[in-house]
Amino acid sequence: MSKSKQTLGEFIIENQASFKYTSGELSRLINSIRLAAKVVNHEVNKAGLVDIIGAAGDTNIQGEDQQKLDVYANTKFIQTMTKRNIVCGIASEEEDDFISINSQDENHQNKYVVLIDPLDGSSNIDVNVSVGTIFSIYRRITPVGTPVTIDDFLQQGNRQVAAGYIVYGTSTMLVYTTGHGVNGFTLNPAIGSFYLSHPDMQFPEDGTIYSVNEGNYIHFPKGIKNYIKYCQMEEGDRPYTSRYIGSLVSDFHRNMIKGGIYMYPKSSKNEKGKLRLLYECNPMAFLAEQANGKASDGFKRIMDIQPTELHERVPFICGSKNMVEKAEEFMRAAESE
Ligand code: AHM
Ligand code: MG
Repeated sequence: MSKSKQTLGEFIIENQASFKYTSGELSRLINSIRLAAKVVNHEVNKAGLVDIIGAAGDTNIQGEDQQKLDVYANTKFIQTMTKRNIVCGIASEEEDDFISINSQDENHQNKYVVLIDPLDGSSNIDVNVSVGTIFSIYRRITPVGTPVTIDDFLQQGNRQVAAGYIVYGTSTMLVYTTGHGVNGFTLNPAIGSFYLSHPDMQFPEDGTIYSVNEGNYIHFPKGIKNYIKYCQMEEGDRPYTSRYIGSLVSDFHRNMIKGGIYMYPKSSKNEKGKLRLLYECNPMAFLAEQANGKASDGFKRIMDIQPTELHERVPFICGSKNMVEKAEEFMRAAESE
């Protein structure tokens, strides 16, 4: 079959064998994410209709409570993933603690834990700007059949078996990796199917876009300030431009296609930055590395950081390899001054 006509469902089945644990469970798990993505996409697309269908907190015409979209997305992803006997635990940006699934059933064989940011960048919804879902999948490390523990979630990013995102943008795309490159699928809303539109996605080695919230500039560490200045300096062939949507998924997606760097550094306001290691930075780092890019906290590889808390934050620099390495160079230089 021509690759360009391949649906996500067909792609998942066709590539199942390349995954080292070939029982089909991971494929079914990604299929459930695909399903939830379609449902959430439908709801996100109605976000502008609040005057007609009611705002969050209202009761709609069917007597149902209108939920905030991030709460809705959280519920849908959790429900969809819980129904199949694959996942033993879920951690979400929307939940204080992790959720243990089938913990009373000693015979359950569920092997996977999922960490998810169900609707990232949700402050952008009210103004019709893209938002996204980010997911990260691991195999549990505690014995199958026992309740999951925090240790199943606090694994280094380099142990991820799959990760991806959905961007609800001008078109809706699901982009994921199982460690064999990165593939992107675009939703055809008329048919309700995702089609392989971006096979084997790669960050250009270099780029011209830098994405950072420059409103925080005076609070940034010296190395980041110097790197931003370097990007702004007109010198020879350094035609950098700034693009910042304020939705990690969309900024990352654009930079992967065009070449660029995304930065959310620590600042004098946020000692550890803003983004969460487990369900924002690690999955994006896995995707970046699988697409020939790089992800760092300014000094070391994001995926080698040992997590200590479910919701911990970390400074995040991610994108085209040469750009991330340049930023790291500035960080090291400032540190040794
Ligand atoms: P959220 O999880 O509360 O939505 O925050 C994460 C988002 C990222 O998508 C985005 O890159 C960043 O926060 C923007 O933050 P800021 O508004 O501080 O620039
Ligand atoms: Mg988030």
